[in-house]
Amino acid sequence: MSLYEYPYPSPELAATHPFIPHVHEALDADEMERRARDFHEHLESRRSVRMFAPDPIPRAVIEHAIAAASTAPSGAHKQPWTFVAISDPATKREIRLAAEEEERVNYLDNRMNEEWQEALAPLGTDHHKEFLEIAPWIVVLFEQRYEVRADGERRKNYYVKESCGIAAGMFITALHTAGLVTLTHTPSPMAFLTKLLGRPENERPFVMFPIGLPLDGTQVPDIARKPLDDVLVVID
Ligand code: IYR
Repeated sequence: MSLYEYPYPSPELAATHPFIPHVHEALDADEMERRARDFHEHLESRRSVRMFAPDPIPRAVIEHAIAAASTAPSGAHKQPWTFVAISDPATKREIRLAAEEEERVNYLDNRMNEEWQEALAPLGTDHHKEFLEIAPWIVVLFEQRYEVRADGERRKNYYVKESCGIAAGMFITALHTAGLVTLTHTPSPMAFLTKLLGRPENERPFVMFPIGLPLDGTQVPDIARKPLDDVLVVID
């Protein structure tokens, strides 16, 4: 049944599932282009940073960024994510030690093959992860493989990886907009985080974000983004 041929929602649907008018800010074409260009420029200045200053960041800033991320679209609107925000120094230390042990195996015992290590060479990363203790916040995004309802019943979640990936992108964007820096960090394997942070069986760590201000004098790799022509195909 085409939504264009019948009223949407149908009276039957509206009777069981409430609908409300969609609120939309109409822009003229010039304003659209201006905002799109400005937003692109804003995002071009974002860089992943590995050297953090220890300066504290107010919890409210992190909470707003997580609330922003949680507006992400998700499969069947299940919002299959949990964000764990950590500023407790003892917990950050435990995370650092566990992550460094996993990374030691990756780098020094060659769990990452040569091709992978070659791809990482320009970033100059190694198994030391001091930033996990120095950054004032670590946020771990957990994916919820399935939902556990209040009565204990399990319900499937849909497109969990896609949903969490979108939420992660929106979180990174929110942090950048708030003047913070982060590193999209996936110590591998990350399973230790489930136990360390006391998360339930239905959750798996998806990605970890140390967050704060860049250390004074921080340098980043001189690497360029692909030009638009390399990432865009237009069919019109
Ligand atoms: N997880 C390791 C290795 C690593 C992998 C990728 I792909 C990167 O872009 C960067 C690092 C580490 O965190 O060092």
